[in-house]
Amino acid sequence: MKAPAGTEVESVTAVRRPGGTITGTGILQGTVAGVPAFCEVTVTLTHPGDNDHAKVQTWLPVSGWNGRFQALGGAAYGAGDNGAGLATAVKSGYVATTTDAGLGDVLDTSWALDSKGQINTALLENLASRSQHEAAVVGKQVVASAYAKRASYSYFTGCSTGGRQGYAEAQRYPGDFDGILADAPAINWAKYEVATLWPQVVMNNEKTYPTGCELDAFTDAAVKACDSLDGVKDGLVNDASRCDFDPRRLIGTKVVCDGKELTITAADAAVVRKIWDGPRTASGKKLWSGVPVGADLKGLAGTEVAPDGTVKGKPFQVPALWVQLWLKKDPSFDISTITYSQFTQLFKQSEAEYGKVIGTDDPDLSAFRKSGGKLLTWHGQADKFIPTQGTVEYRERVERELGSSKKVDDFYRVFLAPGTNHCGLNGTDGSADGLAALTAWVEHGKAPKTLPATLINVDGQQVDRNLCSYPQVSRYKGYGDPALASSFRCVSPTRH
Ligand SMILES: [Ca+2]
Repeated sequence: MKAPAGTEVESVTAVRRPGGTITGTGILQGTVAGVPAFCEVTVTLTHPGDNDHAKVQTWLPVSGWNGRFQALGGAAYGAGDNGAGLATAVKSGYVATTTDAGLGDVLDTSWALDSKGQINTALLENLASRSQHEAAVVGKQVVASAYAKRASYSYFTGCSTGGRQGYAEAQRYPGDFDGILADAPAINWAKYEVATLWPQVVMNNEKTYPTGCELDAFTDAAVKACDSLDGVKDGLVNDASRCDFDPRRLIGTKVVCDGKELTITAADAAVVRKIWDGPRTASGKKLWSGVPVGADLKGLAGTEVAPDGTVKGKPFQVPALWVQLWLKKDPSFDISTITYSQFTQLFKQSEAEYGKVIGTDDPDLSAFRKSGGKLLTWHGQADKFIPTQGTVEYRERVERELGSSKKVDDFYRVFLAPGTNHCGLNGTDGSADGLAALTAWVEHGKAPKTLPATLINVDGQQVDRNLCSYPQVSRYKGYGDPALASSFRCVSPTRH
């Protein structure tokens, strides 16, 4: 085993596993049945002087290898897959590799600060980019020594943090993969991890905490008002960016929550308006996009009732931990004390200190294009944790960098999924086979014009759609069953 540049190999082990039913570790879990027998090779790497121990795990099917290599990314603060993704990949015939980068489970941030209370820059760099690259180098070597030949094609797959890792590879290590499937990517990390605390900052500063039930009333009303903009009332908003529903329309509306009748106030509407609008400076300059209209507002505008009966904000842990540990360097920092002006300072601090480290927003993909790589992304338009617009704006920046939308389409395509939550395609019901589309593109030159998907609309009905390649949007033809993909076509948004 040749150690990747800058690392030393601490240990190598190989174990034969029987397969069967595999349950993912940590809080994400997930179960995969019918996994064939595989060989598990574990290579532990360290960066001399950094006192880290990054475990690179590779699962190789004992028989039926499809000749392909797949590396898998992580989620939130976890760098790697928890086993469920590896099992799925092996079941499909892939060799699968992942690395924990020397970190823990998805919400384990015990490594953020060292014993002196300083940022552990080595482990942050592991998460940001270097461990993923090293896992690719190691995994390919394991393949070559186990099967006595190299993989025909190398892929990366991931969502959220995994999606960000895919973009980091395309930006920094363009030769590692032939194809990268990077969904709902946590790119723009340094910005959006502060921006997504905005709903809490708004509620705390306005001293107004709408209940989850009231927040749902705003979302339902907005989706209802904007459903028809795409030509058909089908429980899906195909172009959420055109939805300009004014939350003040609900002032005075009565909603029944837990058997209690509540009246939506002007203060509630003002809070929701600011959350949808997104963070701004005190002088009104826009800092980042808000929660997309249609996304579950309870994700970032969560609340809880304290023992004394008062309602207070309950921030989503991922951005809260980012601000407490990496910005304030104080695990006990009270998020609820952040004023509007402090929020702007935190946003700027995050970008200044970490933009280059983990921002993963460099639009120069020319080296990746030159290497022949393909990058495919889908992002839910009702993503409650990562504002979809950040992915759209990144793709537009790449277009400006490389000259035209068409040039970018040659190797990088984005598909937006209406009504779809974070990494979810609506949980277990909806689905889209991004990897099948990517392999067809890489191996047969078939660029995906659309991405076939099964979505769940607001009424809980399953509908088929062909997701459109951005910037195109789906439009009802004017006839045909709205549950069928064939009743829609992709059009340029200017033709609305
Ligand atoms: Ca619609």
